Amino acid sequence: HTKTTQRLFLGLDLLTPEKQALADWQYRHLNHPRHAVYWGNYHLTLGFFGACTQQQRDALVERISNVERPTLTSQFGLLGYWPESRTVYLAPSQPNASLNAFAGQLRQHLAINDERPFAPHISLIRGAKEPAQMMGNPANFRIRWTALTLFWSKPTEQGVRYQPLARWPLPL
Ligand code: 2AM
Repeated sequence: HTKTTQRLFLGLDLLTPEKQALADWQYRHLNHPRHAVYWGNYHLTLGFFGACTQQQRDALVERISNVERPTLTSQFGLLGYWPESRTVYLAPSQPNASLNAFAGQLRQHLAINDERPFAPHISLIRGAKEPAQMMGNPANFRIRWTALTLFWSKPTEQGVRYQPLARWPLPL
């Protein structure tokens, strides 16, 4: 039916070995009673669109294609916790100027109007009523981002799965 919508968001996808390394680190060093985010869902959100019709999705794809894409690298090493959203996350160790600038451009170009300012992070645990205890080595992941991805937040019997709908490579 034409009224069918998909929950969409724009983000940066990790390569499978990077997701596996992060999941391995989380499993070994992050002690928390709540469930970890499914490792295949690890990503960095740049902008959230919410429920979109197919027409809105097609328009988004076209607009995103017109944005110039930079080379992006992030160094993750900061473990954080947001009590309001009950999320434990991993963030860049230092402010990431090129990533912030790119997110700002996208938000302007795509008229994304998130209530909160852009805060780059990878969610690790949801439903967390307390911060995570970290054991042993602090995380230290250097990610050279390879693609901008439009994701569909797809409900499944195993929970939500983030399915790439379109990808735009970033220059290396
Ligand atoms: P999160 O990583 O901080 O949980 C799919 O739901 C993605 O979109 C998640 O990464 C989530 O961010 C983000 N998201 C969900 N709802 C959002 C909202 N209302 N505003 C901004 N981002 C949202």
